[in-house]
Amino acid sequence: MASGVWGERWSNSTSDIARKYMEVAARKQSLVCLAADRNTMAGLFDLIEEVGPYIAALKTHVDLVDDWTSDSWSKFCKAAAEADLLIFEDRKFADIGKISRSQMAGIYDIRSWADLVTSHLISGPDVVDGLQSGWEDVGRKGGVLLLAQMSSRGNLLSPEYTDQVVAKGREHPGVFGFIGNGSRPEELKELRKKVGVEKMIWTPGVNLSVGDGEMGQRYGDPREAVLAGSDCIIVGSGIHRANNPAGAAKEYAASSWNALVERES
Ligand code: 5BU
Repeated sequence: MASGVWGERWSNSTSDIARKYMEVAARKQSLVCLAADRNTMAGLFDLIEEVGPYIAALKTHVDLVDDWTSDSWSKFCKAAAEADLLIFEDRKFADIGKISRSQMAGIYDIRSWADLVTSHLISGPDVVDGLQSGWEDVGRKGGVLLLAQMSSRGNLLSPEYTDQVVAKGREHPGVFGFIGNGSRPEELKELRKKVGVEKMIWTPGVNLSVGDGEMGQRYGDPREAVLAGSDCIIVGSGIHRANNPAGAAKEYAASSWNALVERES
Protein backbone atom coordinates (compact mmCIF):
# COMPACT_ATOMS: atom_id res chain seq x y z
CA MET A 1 0.00 0.00 0.00
CA ALA A 2 2.60 2.56 1.13
CA SER A 3 5.08 1.53 -1.55
CA GLY A 4 2.52 2.09 -4.31
CA VAL A 5 1.40 5.53 -3.31
CA TRP A 6 4.80 6.89 -2.21
CA GLY A 7 6.57 5.82 -5.40
CA GLU A 8 10.21 6.86 -5.56
CA ARG A 9 10.21 8.28 -2.05
CA TRP A 10 9.48 4.82 -0.70
CA SER A 11 11.83 2.93 -2.97
CA ASN A 12 14.73 5.31 -2.33
CA SER A 13 14.26 5.70 1.40
CA THR A 14 17.04 4.49 3.66
CA SER A 15 15.37 5.61 6.89
CA ASP A 16 13.27 3.31 9.08
CA ILE A 17 11.51 6.32 10.58
CA ALA A 18 10.64 7.72 7.15
CA ARG A 19 9.24 4.33 6.15
CA LYS A 20 7.24 4.21 9.35
CA TYR A 21 5.83 7.67 8.62
CA MET A 22 4.93 6.68 5.04
CA GLU A 23 3.15 3.58 6.31
CA VAL A 24 1.15 5.48 8.92
CA ALA A 25 0.25 8.14 6.35
CA ALA A 26 -0.92 5.46 3.91
CA ARG A 27 -2.96 3.70 6.61
CA LYS A 28 -4.68 6.89 7.68
CA GLN A 29 -4.73 8.44 4.20
CA SER A 30 -3.31 11.64 5.64
CA LEU A 31 -0.08 13.59 5.20
CA VAL A 32 -0.92 15.83 8.13
CA CYS A 33 1.42 16.58 11.02
CA LEU A 34 -0.57 18.44 13.63
CA ALA A 35 1.28 21.35 15.26
CA ALA A 36 -0.20 20.82 18.71
CA ASP A 37 0.35 24.36 19.94
CA ARG A 38 -1.95 24.36 22.95
CA ASN A 39 -0.58 25.49 26.28
CA THR A 40 -2.38 23.19 28.69
CA MET A 41 -2.03 19.44 29.07
CA ALA A 42 -5.83 19.06 29.00
CA GLY A 43 -5.98 20.93 25.70
CA LEU A 44 -3.29 18.65 24.28
CA PHE A 45 -5.05 15.47 25.40
CA ASP A 46 -8.31 16.73 23.86
CA LEU A 47 -6.55 17.30 20.57
CA ILE A 48 -5.13 13.78 20.31
CA GLU A 49 -8.50 12.33 21.14
CA GLU A 50 -10.34 14.46 18.59
CA VAL A 51 -7.97 14.37 15.64
CA GLY A 52 -5.64 11.38 16.25
CA PRO A 53 -7.28 9.19 13.57
CA TYR A 54 -6.85 11.83 10.84
CA ILE A 55 -3.20 12.79 11.33
CA ALA A 56 0.10 10.94 10.79
CA ALA A 57 2.42 12.81 13.15
CA LEU A 58 2.29 15.16 16.08
CA LYS A 59 4.53 18.19 16.40
CA THR A 60 5.15 19.64 19.85
CA HIS A 61 6.72 22.66 21.53
CA VAL A 62 7.30 21.08 24.91
CA ASP A 63 8.44 24.37 26.47
CA LEU A 64 5.21 26.28 25.88
CA VAL A 65 2.97 24.16 28.10
CA ASP A 66 1.97 26.05 31.28
CA ASP A 67 1.14 23.05 33.46
CA TRP A 68 3.81 20.66 32.10
CA THR A 69 4.93 17.82 34.36
CA SER A 70 7.12 14.88 33.49
CA ASP A 71 4.35 12.49 34.45
CA SER A 72 1.61 14.13 32.39
CA TRP A 73 3.96 14.37 29.41
CA SER A 74 4.72 10.63 29.60
CA LYS A 75 0.99 9.95 29.50
CA PHE A 76 0.61 12.29 26.57
CA CYS A 77 3.37 10.50 24.64
CA LYS A 78 1.73 7.18 25.41
CA ALA A 79 -1.58 8.49 24.06
CA ALA A 80 0.23 9.64 20.91
CA ALA A 81 1.81 6.20 20.43
CA GLU A 82 -1.57 4.54 20.91
CA ALA A 83 -2.96 6.85 18.24
CA ASP A 84 -0.17 5.61 15.92
CA LEU A 85 1.61 8.98 15.76
CA LEU A 86 5.26 9.86 15.39
CA ILE A 87 6.26 12.57 17.86
CA PHE A 88 8.23 15.47 16.56
CA GLU A 89 9.66 18.14 18.89
CA ASP A 90 10.15 21.37 16.98
CA ARG A 91 13.02 22.49 19.19
CA LYS A 92 15.05 24.17 16.44
CA PHE A 93 18.41 23.26 17.94
CA ALA A 94 21.29 25.46 16.79
CA ASP A 95 24.20 25.08 19.20
CA ILE A 96 27.53 23.27 18.93
CA GLY A 97 27.42 19.46 18.87
CA LYS A 98 28.16 18.69 22.52
CA ILE A 99 25.67 21.24 23.86
CA SER A 100 22.95 20.02 21.52
CA ARG A 101 23.59 16.53 22.85
CA SER A 102 23.11 17.81 26.42
CA GLN A 103 20.01 19.77 25.41
CA MET A 104 18.44 16.49 24.30
CA ALA A 105 18.49 15.58 28.02
CA GLY A 106 17.70 18.13 30.76
CA ILE A 107 14.30 18.55 32.34
CA TYR A 108 12.33 17.82 29.18
CA ASP A 109 14.50 14.82 28.20
CA ILE A 110 13.54 15.16 24.54
CA ARG A 111 15.77 12.21 23.53
CA SER A 112 13.54 9.81 25.49
CA TRP A 113 10.28 10.53 23.67
CA ALA A 114 10.83 12.43 20.41
CA ASP A 115 11.20 10.47 17.15
CA LEU A 116 12.11 13.63 15.24
CA VAL A 117 13.54 17.04 16.10
CA THR A 118 14.21 20.18 14.08
CA SER A 119 17.60 21.82 13.87
CA HIS A 120 19.27 24.74 12.18
CA LEU A 121 22.63 24.03 10.55
CA ILE A 122 23.99 27.50 11.29
CA SER A 123 26.60 26.16 13.73
CA GLY A 124 27.88 23.52 11.25
CA PRO A 125 27.19 19.82 10.68
CA ASP A 126 28.29 18.59 14.12
CA VAL A 127 24.95 19.62 15.55
CA VAL A 128 23.45 16.57 13.79
CA ASP A 129 26.02 14.23 15.38
CA GLY A 130 25.32 15.83 18.76
CA LEU A 131 21.59 15.18 18.43
CA GLN A 132 22.17 11.62 17.25
CA SER A 133 24.46 11.04 20.25
CA GLY A 134 21.62 12.30 22.43
CA TRP A 135 19.35 9.52 21.19
CA GLU A 136 22.18 6.96 21.43
CA ASP A 137 22.68 7.91 25.09
CA VAL A 138 19.27 6.40 25.87
CA GLY A 139 19.40 3.57 23.32
CA ARG A 140 16.89 5.16 20.97
CA LYS A 141 16.93 6.20 17.32
CA GLY A 142 15.64 9.42 15.87
CA GLY A 143 15.78 11.66 12.85
CA VAL A 144 16.73 15.31 12.36
CA LEU A 145 14.76 17.67 10.16
CA LEU A 146 17.06 20.49 9.06
CA LEU A 147 15.59 23.92 8.47
CA ALA A 148 16.37 24.55 4.80
CA GLN A 149 13.64 27.18 4.50
CA MET A 150 11.15 28.83 6.86
CA SER A 151 7.58 29.99 6.42
CA SER A 152 7.90 33.32 8.24
CA ARG A 153 8.31 36.53 6.24
CA GLY A 154 11.71 38.20 6.15
CA ASN A 155 13.58 35.14 7.40
CA LEU A 156 17.32 35.09 6.76
CA LEU A 157 17.58 31.64 5.17
CA SER A 158 18.81 32.78 1.75
CA PRO A 159 18.80 30.49 -1.31
CA GLU A 160 22.59 30.10 -0.93
CA TYR A 161 22.17 29.07 2.70
CA THR A 162 19.44 26.60 1.68
CA ASP A 163 21.80 25.08 -0.91
CA GLN A 164 24.47 24.48 1.70
CA VAL A 165 22.04 22.98 4.20
CA VAL A 166 20.76 20.59 1.55
CA ALA A 167 24.23 19.67 0.27
CA LYS A 168 25.43 18.78 3.78
CA GLY A 169 22.17 17.23 4.95
CA ARG A 170 21.66 14.98 1.94
CA GLU A 171 24.80 13.05 2.77
CA HIS A 172 24.14 12.57 6.47
CA PRO A 173 22.32 9.38 7.52
CA GLY A 174 21.10 11.11 10.71
CA VAL A 175 19.19 13.65 8.65
CA PHE A 176 15.63 12.49 8.09
CA GLY A 177 14.81 15.39 5.82
CA PHE A 178 14.28 19.12 5.51
CA ILE A 179 11.82 21.77 6.52
CA GLY A 180 10.58 23.66 3.47
CA ASN A 181 8.37 26.70 3.16
CA GLY A 182 4.80 25.46 2.72
CA SER A 183 3.54 28.91 1.84
CA ARG A 184 5.46 29.19 -1.44
CA PRO A 185 5.03 26.25 -3.87
CA GLU A 186 7.58 27.68 -6.30
CA GLU A 187 10.26 27.76 -3.57
CA LEU A 188 9.32 24.22 -2.64
CA LYS A 189 9.72 22.97 -6.19
CA GLU A 190 13.25 24.35 -6.21
CA LEU A 191 13.95 22.75 -2.87
CA ARG A 192 12.69 19.37 -4.08
CA LYS A 193 15.04 19.55 -7.08
CA LYS A 194 17.98 20.16 -4.76
CA VAL A 195 16.97 17.52 -2.21
CA GLY A 196 16.41 14.78 -4.78
CA VAL A 197 14.09 11.83 -4.32
CA GLU A 198 15.36 10.21 -1.14
CA LYS A 199 14.82 12.53 1.82
CA MET A 200 11.64 13.95 3.24
CA ILE A 201 10.47 17.55 2.94
CA TRP A 202 7.99 18.61 5.63
CA THR A 203 6.28 21.97 5.37
CA PRO A 204 4.79 24.40 7.91
CA GLY A 205 2.95 27.53 6.74
CA VAL A 206 -0.02 25.57 5.39
CA ASN A 207 -3.68 26.51 5.73
CA LEU A 208 -6.77 26.03 3.62
CA SER A 209 -7.20 29.78 3.91
CA VAL A 210 -4.05 31.06 2.21
CA GLY A 211 -2.44 34.46 2.80
CA ASP A 212 -0.81 36.21 5.73
CA GLY A 213 -1.18 34.82 9.25
CA GLU A 214 -0.37 36.32 12.63
CA MET A 215 2.98 38.01 13.27
CA GLY A 216 4.60 37.37 9.92
CA GLN A 217 3.42 33.81 9.36
CA ARG A 218 2.51 33.06 5.73
CA TYR A 219 0.15 30.35 4.50
CA GLY A 220 -0.07 28.31 1.32
CA ASP A 221 -2.55 25.69 0.17
CA PRO A 222 -2.02 22.06 1.26
CA ARG A 223 -2.62 20.55 -2.17
CA GLU A 224 -0.18 22.94 -3.83
CA ALA A 225 2.48 22.16 -1.23
CA VAL A 226 2.24 18.40 -1.78
CA LEU A 227 2.19 18.74 -5.57
CA ALA A 228 5.33 20.90 -5.30
CA GLY A 229 7.17 18.15 -3.41
CA SER A 230 6.15 18.29 0.24
CA ASP A 231 5.75 14.90 1.96
CA CYS A 232 4.00 16.20 5.06
CA ILE A 233 1.96 19.32 5.72
CA ILE A 234 2.42 20.76 9.19
CA VAL A 235 -0.85 22.37 10.23
CA GLY A 236 -1.43 24.16 13.54
CA SER A 237 -4.15 26.74 13.97
CA GLY A 238 -6.00 25.50 10.87
CA ILE A 239 -6.90 22.49 13.02
CA HIS A 240 -6.48 23.30 16.70
CA ARG A 241 -8.31 26.63 16.50
CA ALA A 242 -11.08 25.38 14.23
CA ASN A 243 -14.61 25.19 15.68
CA ASN A 244 -14.57 21.53 14.76
CA PRO A 245 -10.96 20.27 14.88
CA ALA A 246 -11.88 16.75 13.73
CA GLY A 247 -13.76 18.08 10.70
CA ALA A 248 -10.86 20.39 9.84
CA ALA A 249 -8.30 17.59 10.25
CA LYS A 250 -10.32 15.41 7.87
CA GLU A 251 -10.30 18.20 5.27
CA TYR A 252 -6.51 18.62 5.50
CA ALA A 253 -6.07 14.86 5.38
CA ALA A 254 -8.17 14.52 2.22
CA SER A 255 -6.51 17.45 0.51
CA SER A 256 -2.96 16.22 1.24
CA TRP A 257 -3.69 12.57 0.46
CA ASN A 258 -5.47 13.29 -2.83
CA ALA A 259 -2.54 15.50 -3.86
CA LEU A 260 -0.07 12.68 -3.14
CA VAL A 261 -2.11 10.26 -5.25
CA GLU A 262 -2.27 12.88 -8.02
CA ARG A 263 1.48 13.59 -7.74
CA GLU A 264 2.52 9.98 -8.07
CA SER A 265 0.07 9.01 -10.81
P1 5BU B 1 0.27 27.48 12.41
O1 5BU B 1 -0.71 27.72 13.50
O2 5BU B 1 -0.22 26.48 11.35
O3 5BU B 1 0.79 28.76 11.81
O4 5BU B 1 1.52 26.78 13.16
C1 5BU B 1 2.72 26.53 12.52
C2 5BU B 1 3.64 25.69 13.38
O5 5BU B 1 4.79 25.35 12.60
C3 5BU B 1 4.16 26.35 14.64
O6 5BU B 1 4.26 25.36 15.64
C4 5BU B 1 5.55 26.85 14.27
O7 5BU B 1 6.48 26.79 15.34
C5 5BU B 1 5.97 25.86 13.20
N1 5BU B 1 6.87 26.42 12.17
C6 5BU B 1 6.48 27.41 11.31
O8 5BU B 1 5.36 27.91 11.37
N2 5BU B 1 7.35 27.86 10.35
C7 5BU B 1 8.60 27.38 10.20
O9 5BU B 1 9.34 27.78 9.32
C8 5BU B 1 8.98 26.35 11.13
C9 5BU B 1 8.11 25.89 12.08
BR1 5BU B 1 10.67 25.62 11.00
